[in-house]
Amino acid sequence: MSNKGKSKISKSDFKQMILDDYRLVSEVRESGAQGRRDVLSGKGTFGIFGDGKEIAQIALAKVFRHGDFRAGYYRDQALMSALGQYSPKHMFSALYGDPDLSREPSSGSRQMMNHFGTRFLNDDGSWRNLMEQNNSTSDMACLASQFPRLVGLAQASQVYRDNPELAKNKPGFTNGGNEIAFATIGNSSCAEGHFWEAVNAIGVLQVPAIISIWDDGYGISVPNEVQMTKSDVSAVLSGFQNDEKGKGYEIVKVKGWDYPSLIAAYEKAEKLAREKHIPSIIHVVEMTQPTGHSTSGSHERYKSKERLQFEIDFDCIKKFIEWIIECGIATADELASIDKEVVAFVKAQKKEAWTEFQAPIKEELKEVIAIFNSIAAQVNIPEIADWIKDLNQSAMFGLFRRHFMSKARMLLGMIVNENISEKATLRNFINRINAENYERYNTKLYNTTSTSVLNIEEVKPTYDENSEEVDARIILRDNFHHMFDAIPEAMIFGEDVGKIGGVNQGVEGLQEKFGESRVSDTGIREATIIGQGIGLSLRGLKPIAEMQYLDYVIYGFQPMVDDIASLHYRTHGGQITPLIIRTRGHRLEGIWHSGSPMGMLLNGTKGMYLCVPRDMTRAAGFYNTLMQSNDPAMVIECLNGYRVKEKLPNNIGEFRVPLGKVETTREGSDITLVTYGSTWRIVMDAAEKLERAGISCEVIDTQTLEPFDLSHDIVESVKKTNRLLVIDEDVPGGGTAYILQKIVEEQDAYNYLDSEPQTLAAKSHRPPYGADGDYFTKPSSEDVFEKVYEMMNEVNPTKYPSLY
Ligand SMILES: Cc1ncc(C[n+]2csc(CCOP(=O)(O)OP(=O)(O)O)c2C)c(N)n1
Repeated sequence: MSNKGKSKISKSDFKQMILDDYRLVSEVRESGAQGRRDVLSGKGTFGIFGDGKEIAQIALAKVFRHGDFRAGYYRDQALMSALGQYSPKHMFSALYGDPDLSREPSSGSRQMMNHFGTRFLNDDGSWRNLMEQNNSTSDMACLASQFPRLVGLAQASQVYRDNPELAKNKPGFTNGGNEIAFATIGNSSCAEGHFWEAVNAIGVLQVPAIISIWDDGYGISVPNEVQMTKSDVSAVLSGFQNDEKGKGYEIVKVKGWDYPSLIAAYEKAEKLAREKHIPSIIHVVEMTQPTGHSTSGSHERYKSKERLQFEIDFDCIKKFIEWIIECGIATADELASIDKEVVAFVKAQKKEAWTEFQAPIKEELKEVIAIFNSIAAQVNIPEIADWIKDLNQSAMFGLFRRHFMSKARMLLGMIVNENISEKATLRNFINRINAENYERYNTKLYNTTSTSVLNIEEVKPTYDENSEEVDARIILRDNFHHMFDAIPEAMIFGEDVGKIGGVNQGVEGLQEKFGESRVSDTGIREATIIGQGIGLSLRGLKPIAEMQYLDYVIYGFQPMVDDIASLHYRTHGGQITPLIIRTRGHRLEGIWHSGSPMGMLLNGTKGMYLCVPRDMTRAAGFYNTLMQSNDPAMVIECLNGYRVKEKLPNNIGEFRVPLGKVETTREGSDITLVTYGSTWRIVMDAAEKLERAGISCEVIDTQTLEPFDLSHDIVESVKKTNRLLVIDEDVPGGGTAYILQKIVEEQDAYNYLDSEPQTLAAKSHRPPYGADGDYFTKPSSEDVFEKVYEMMNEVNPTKYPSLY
């Protein structure tokens, strides 16, 4: 410990601090032990605990300040407890799966136990003051997935420090850029690409991150020899060390049981990060995992005798006890008496958690048993008596709502023909419990508060007789200039976004005008470009993260799917990322610059919005809309649209395109053609030619795929035409299948169709290079013409004789 620390603290205060630390680590260890027993007895389904990692975590906690951020993983029980955000009772509530947010505030048990997260949002969707609390971004089970967002969490401090005016106006998000982003990760997860990508990005950016690697030698059963070159992550990382050749990290290796050295390591790292924004990596070795990885298996299966002995001898709490006694801070008896209190305390916390979890379920059980009994009194259903017996027995050991709901729903089916009043009582009970559980388990995939993008009103682009026709990229460019003037939190970054203003010149001149901190080039590292956006958006900024081409979004897809899309849902509305992902795709040439994988995006990113504008005016309008909200979204511009002429609106920067509203771009009476993005122009062209062949087409641009046609306008068109064709350039069964399901099933278009609804998509393979590769793979105007004509031929072969 530093002299500074020592000189400030009296001997008795020092002793108390050590004993408090001892009590805390003992509580964590004891709750793990009791939690493990609960899983074995069936009260919880799965347990993963922080044992063996406690001492380093309390050392870390000592330098964690209000306003700092954590991006960690499931081992951080001691850290979270030391930060005052977790207690044994919280742990048991999470282990049991208690869905009550007041007892399991990180996710209302939507997440597995020990996946932590602080609430950043109030219930009305507004942000809390993050500078008055310790902030944990919500954990994920996907290893190393906390690393992409670490980049942005740390970078935000730099942005605020570089822009004092902005920082002054964001007191809930920064304290002059002094905040540190702390990451924790297991040794084996360091073999993941995300780890290296983030470490490199942070080293390049020189932003205040402190990365702790908890090294217990294994990843479940697989040892370091298999995980890491030289079996030693800090040896491999040594090239990142700050030296005369350049700026990098301060790298420290320290033992996980060595309390004073750990404290010294964190004090040093804190000073570097907070004062100079120099990042550190703290490789904590000789950690243990005393009871194995999780409740799913024993470590005796894969650890040698010697290693098992090491686990005992180098247990960090055992070593802590030795150190306390050796230094004369406390006696073995004093520590033993703390142990005794800890065991009793944890037991009491466990009991409370269980009782509070079971109480409301037991009340519901009483209610349903009364209903069962009164039904049994009137209808002869012998099973009911057994059900009641079983349910009462479950109530003694652990009751879940599914136990009685499955019986109640079965019973309703059995009495459907009985004329008894209890049928309505049973039905009402089932409906009520379903509604309550819908709230618990099925809500908050999207933000439905007043900050939702769906509340943003449309503002149409306006034109006058002098409005110029310009290359469409000019509309985007001018719009970004207006946006960055009006919104000081707006940022944009990606490959070639800074100096040259983007590969399609959509942000030309933006960096010159608004500076490198708001408009920047990044390395070629899509996962952490997305992660940068996540972290920045969690810290009060309004980032636009650019993926240079849609095909390369797949590199950044994991953080989109696992982090952004699930964040609001998995935190039960506690966190959200107001991040816009900008990309371009659909149509160009070559296997990797023409993809339109809408089905993949839609399936993977439920929880985000997906805008597919047909031109750059619409794209700019979506950016303007999204900038006003808290919701995450992706905007896909048409790769072949930047040089197409569009009229320059007068109200650039002001017009807003609403999400979920379709636009009918051509009226017709024979068939409804639904499309979006780059195929829109092709469909419009085909519709013109079909008109000449006597077929009147109504063309609808969906504009967004998520949300989709919120006011169900498409079915109104189908009611008129009674025919439906959906066109896009995804693979068959991709975007078109999604659209068809929405229209036929959700909008009930089935009732109004006189012909089979059809789809026209690209071929199943990727589009080969060249104009002919495109022509023979993706839908062309002729393909649309022939498809529509074929549908009309089936209706009236005399009027529309076969083409071939
Ligand atoms: C991406 C991913 N791959 C595999 C898993 C399954 N898994 C869960 S924990 C674990 C081992 C992690 O080891 P380490 O990073 O050393 O952390 P520790 O649990 O030892 O603290 C594995 C393979 C996962 N959760 N995520």
